[in-house]
Amino acid sequence: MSPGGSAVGDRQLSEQEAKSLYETMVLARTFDEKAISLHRQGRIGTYAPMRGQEAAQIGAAAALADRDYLFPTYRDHAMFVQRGIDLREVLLHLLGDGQYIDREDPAGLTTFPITIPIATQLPHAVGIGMAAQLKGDDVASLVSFGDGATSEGDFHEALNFAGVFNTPTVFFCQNNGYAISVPRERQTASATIAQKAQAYGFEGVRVDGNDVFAVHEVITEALEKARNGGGPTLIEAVTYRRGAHTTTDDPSKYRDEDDAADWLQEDPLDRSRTYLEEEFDWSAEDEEAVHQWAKEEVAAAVSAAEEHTGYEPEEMFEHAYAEMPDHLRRQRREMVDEPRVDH
Ligand SMILES: Cc1ncc(C[n+]2csc(CCOP(=O)(O)OP(=O)(O)O)c2C)c(N)n1
Ligand SMILES: [Mg+2]
Repeated sequence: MSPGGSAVGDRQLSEQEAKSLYETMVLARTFDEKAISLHRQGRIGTYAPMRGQEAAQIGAAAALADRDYLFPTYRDHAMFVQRGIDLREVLLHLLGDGQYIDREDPAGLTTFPITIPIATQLPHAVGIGMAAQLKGDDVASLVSFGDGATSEGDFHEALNFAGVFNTPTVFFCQNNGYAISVPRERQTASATIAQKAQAYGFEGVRVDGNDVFAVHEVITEALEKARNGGGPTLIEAVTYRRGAHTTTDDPSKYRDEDDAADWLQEDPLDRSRTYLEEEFDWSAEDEEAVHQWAKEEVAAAVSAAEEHTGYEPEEMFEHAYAEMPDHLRRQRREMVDEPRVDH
């Protein structure tokens, strides 16, 4: 360890970097809590909480270069935050605003919108990596997904392709213990998810997903390897979904919270804060200040997002295709011209 830096493997994270990761984790959790409350008040639609996964998401996103591609899931709000996307925009998306994809010109798009259909983003990440490779771009592509996604055909097809074509892809699996109500043990008979990489001919790495510094380190190494022609890596970040699957789910119906007791002691924010206290004299005042800052940031984002009103239901048709296919054109017409219910 060097003065002012923390040794994480062979890498040094400066005091500023370590604090910045923690501050973003607090911001993400504050946002998460607010989003759940907004849903309860009917102010946003269904929301997938990320409590417990802040270290995995932020450690991974912080390792990306701006030019790298990110393919997130519906639970990866903290990745957007770390990636520098305005909280207001994250909220606008949750409010049903379809503008996100138009925000950047397609050529400059590096952070892709979330995908709801499980694992469909994996082949996209492989494909874009292959394209970058052919063009000679010095970029990697990181795709995030859950333990449940590893049972999808898209997962296997993507990893197979990536192995054969040595694509610059980092497969980032957040193993949070559940796919809605299906526990990890019922998802796969493999001892680990990381070991699945072996079947496709590349490296799999298992990392403590509640340790933001560890995640940051393994993802940094995998991205560098990918950019240097070393091919893909599968990373399994072992973590825990502390909350419900979504705001419309009740986990007490299928999981025994006593079994979760060990996990609940592994809170990623507590761990990072303890580290900062021990290494960098992080104080109660520092802690209070970061929470105050996070509350203000989130409150400002909510006000700004809620200024946008007047969404029209037919907007849902606008962003799926460059040219609307006939069947959607018909549906849109029915909705606008022949509504069956009064609005
Ligand atoms: C192709 C497809 N099948 C089923 C679903 C319904 N579904 C939504 S979330 C989910 C579980 C996914 O679990 P996991 O991959 O572990 O991600 P997590 O929700 O835990 O982050 C399922 C089956 C879906 N969205 N897409
Ligand atoms: Mg899961």
